[in-house]
Amino acid sequence: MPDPVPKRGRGICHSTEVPKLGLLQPASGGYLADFRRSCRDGGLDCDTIHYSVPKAAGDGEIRGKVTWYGDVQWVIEGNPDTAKVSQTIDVGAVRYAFEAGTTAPAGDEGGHGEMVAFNGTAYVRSTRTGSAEFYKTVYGPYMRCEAAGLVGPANATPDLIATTLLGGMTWTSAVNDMFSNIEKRSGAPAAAFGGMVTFEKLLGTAIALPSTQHENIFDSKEKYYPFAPHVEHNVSCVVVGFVGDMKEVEKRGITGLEKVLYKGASGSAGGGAAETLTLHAHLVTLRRSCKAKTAQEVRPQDVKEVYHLDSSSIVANFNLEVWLINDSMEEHPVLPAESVPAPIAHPPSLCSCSEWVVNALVDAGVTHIFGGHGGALVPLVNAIVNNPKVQWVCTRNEANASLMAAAYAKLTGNMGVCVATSGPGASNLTTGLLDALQDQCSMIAITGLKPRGGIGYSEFQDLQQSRMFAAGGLPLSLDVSSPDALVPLLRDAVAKALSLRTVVHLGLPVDVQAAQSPVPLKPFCAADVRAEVELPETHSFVIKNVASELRAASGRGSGRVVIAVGHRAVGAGHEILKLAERINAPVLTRLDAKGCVDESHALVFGVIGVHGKSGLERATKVIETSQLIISIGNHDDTLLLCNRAGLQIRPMITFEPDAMCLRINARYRALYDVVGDIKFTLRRLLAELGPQEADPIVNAPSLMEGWQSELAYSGLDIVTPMDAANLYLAPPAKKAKIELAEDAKRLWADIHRGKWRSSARRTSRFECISQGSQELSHPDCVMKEMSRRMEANDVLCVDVGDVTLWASLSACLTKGQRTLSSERLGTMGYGLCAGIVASLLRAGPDGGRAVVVVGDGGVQMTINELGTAQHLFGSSDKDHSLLIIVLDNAKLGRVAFGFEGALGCDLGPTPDFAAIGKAYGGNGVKVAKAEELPGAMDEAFKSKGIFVLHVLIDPALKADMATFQDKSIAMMDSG
Ligand SMILES: Cc1ncc(C[n+]2csc(CCOP(=O)(O)OP(=O)(O)O)c2C)c(N)n1
Repeated sequence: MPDPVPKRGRGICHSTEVPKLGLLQPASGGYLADFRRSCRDGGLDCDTIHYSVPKAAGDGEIRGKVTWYGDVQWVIEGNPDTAKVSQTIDVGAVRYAFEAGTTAPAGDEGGHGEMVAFNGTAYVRSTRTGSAEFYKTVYGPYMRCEAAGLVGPANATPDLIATTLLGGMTWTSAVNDMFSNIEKRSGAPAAAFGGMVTFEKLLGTAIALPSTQHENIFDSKEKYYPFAPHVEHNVSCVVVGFVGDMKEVEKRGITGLEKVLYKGASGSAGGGAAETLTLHAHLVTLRRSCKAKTAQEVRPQDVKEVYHLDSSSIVANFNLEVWLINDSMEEHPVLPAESVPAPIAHPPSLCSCSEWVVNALVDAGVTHIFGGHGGALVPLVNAIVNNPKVQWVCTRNEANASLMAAAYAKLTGNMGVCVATSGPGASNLTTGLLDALQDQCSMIAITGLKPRGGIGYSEFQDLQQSRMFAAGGLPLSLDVSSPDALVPLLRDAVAKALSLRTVVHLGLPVDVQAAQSPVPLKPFCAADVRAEVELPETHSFVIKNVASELRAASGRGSGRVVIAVGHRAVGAGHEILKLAERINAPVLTRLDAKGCVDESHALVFGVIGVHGKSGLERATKVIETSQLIISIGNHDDTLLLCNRAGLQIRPMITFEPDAMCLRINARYRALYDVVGDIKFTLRRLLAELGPQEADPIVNAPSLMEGWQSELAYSGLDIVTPMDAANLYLAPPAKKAKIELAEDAKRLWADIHRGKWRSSARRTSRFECISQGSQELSHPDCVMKEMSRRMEANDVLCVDVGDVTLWASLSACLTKGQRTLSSERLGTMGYGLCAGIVASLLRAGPDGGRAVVVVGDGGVQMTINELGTAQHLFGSSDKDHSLLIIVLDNAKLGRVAFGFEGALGCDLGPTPDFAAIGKAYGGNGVKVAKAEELPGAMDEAFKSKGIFVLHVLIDPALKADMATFQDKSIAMMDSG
């Protein structure tokens, strides 16, 4: 469906302010409507796009002309003319260019391609059927031109820069809106643009024309688009294109333009408003390692592919230079006729092996390297410190460096890197490596080794590191034997870490670190591994099947479906809640996905899997009585699916961002594995599901029920896990019809009736009924006071202990905040390390605060790292905020409370943690009385830098799950 013509916006004034301009066109459905709704839900103004308009030159004149090179007619008539084909244009002379019908490289006279040129280089995807260059990007400083739309001389000043601050609309909508404003202001019938665009979803196509078939390529779409579109998510591109009002263009006698801005075709999908507005754009996709903020900073090695842009692509953010094509348009008089010169050879830049390694890691997207120092690491650390694109984080203990790298990997989704010297430095790294390994985060450890001549008999700090790491379960741990071995081994190690979401290790002898690299600095071949392994979206028949399964479950009004969310689903919270509402399903999250969904929503039942248990009574019951688990981005489904005998007793449908994540889940059977960007896959599923009212009352058994009878003997409908285990051990002759317990029955009936819709939002689902001392602050209150003050960009970093339970159950995150925790290894000390990482990554004016929740035991494992934080904060020009909330019960509470008869858990007297914070150059307050808590919390949340909030709590107060009362049933009743 073409997008409707946009409403005309208000005029653009020339100012450096950011005026609100431009109404988006009304849309009745689809992504745009979705986007507008979600904006409104989030309290955002979704009806305006904001433009920042640079001032005109001093004399008030807008500079720059749009120039049209080439012979458009040639393309239209399908009339090859060798003389014209061999003409070339120096792309250094233009700011932006694009057009089909371009040939490259020399010798491919009949080829056609998608072409984009900017910053002195032309990028061409030859699409000639059967061509060796098919699907290949070629670049060079000249383009060989049959017909070309070129935008502006290289030094042209663009008319204005259009910047969207809000994302989510289709490409057509966004550009239509931009165009309507430009037209309003200038009366210009067309505009050309070029610049950076980030797509939430990119649909790229390729035009192809058999070289023997010289007919009008605009006649037939089938011939025109024979290739499957390329789909990619969250990708940055340089886009070049035209948008025009064809009637106006014709009236003004501008020739040739309509042949390229072909009528009624907006992008390849033909989605523009016919006759009134047309749009044509090409793009290059940029590698994820590309750091450029403008098209002018993009290097040839940053470019991945070239496409024709499909107008249904979804824009996340664009920053385009815009030229008006009014009287300023001219046809280029003569094309330069010289032949294509040889590509410019870049002189090799020689470097050390260490520089090569650091450059490669930067290329793979790494921004911080965590480590400890030592003699066997000097060349590598020197290379890290000397590389301006990466920050060296010199920790006080290598154990903490590896925990920081693990937290970095979890927070960014990128690869964590830690380094250490030989011997004790290397052995100190082990815990963080295993932490990342268990939580499936990508990480590489690089450790120094003695010089090659001394390995094995050197008497000082010489360990067989790779044996040690391999014993811990690392799938790759190798020593690099020579400079020549470095590049292939590093390539393999990085590829493995990224593509398998695992942890790898390389030992680098110090003499190899210092040696000259056998190859000059080059883009690292593994830099784009993550992007390469991202698979296309799941086939639509899978989405259809999943939808009909879920429709059947909700159509019967009795399907007990539970949605369980892991950290790989972060960013898809809105869609997850929409799905939950659509099918009346409760949502549970793992601790490191806490905050991904709004925890005040009545369908969100809290955290599962704290200390390996299902959680509160209610969360446990919801899982035990469920018939189908929708597992979204979870790295382990055992708790959700199995009885105590380890047998899978529940069916599931999984959603994962890529096929690598299914590796672990392969232990369990899934009705469907849905692979693809989770947010978009859920949107597709929601669109497929349609409105709830349309669900038919189904009588035929569903796939899910087939499964149930298959698994009947293992006790699907049973009430306790113990029963399940027993049933497994002694399978009944026929399926036992076991009634649900009364309260579970009532809960599910209320959910199915949609009672949750009317229940009020709450700050917490759980009510703590263990009171403890009235004098001292109650951890439940501490968590609630904390949650109230946390902003959307803040990161909650939870340590291990009773504190984990307090944070899981009492904190209530409602703004999409991230939570970091050591989910599977349960490493004490992780919280503060994760907090330091979050405070580094979230620094800046719109950044967030790291909020660490930790016990007196856990904090003393890593409190020395306050020195690392203070050192980095002091040398940074950004604002960093690291708040550490210590819940001090003067004991190892979880061990003392959780294990009957445990002795030796007392830690008192504990030191004054606030004073320690101050000693490290930060600030802090000790809260000895309950009434001091709100004031101290206010001060803590206003602070910058390090702030330690030392809260004394009742040493006898257990955070046992049984001391909480779940308000789920009461909530339903009140609704
Ligand atoms: C590195 C490490 N060592 C030991 C443990 C076992 N352990 C789990 S919780 C806990 C006690 C935590 O005490 P504290 O930090 O004071 O928090 P609390 O339980 O009192 O809230 C211990 C020792 C662990 N998880 N990690």
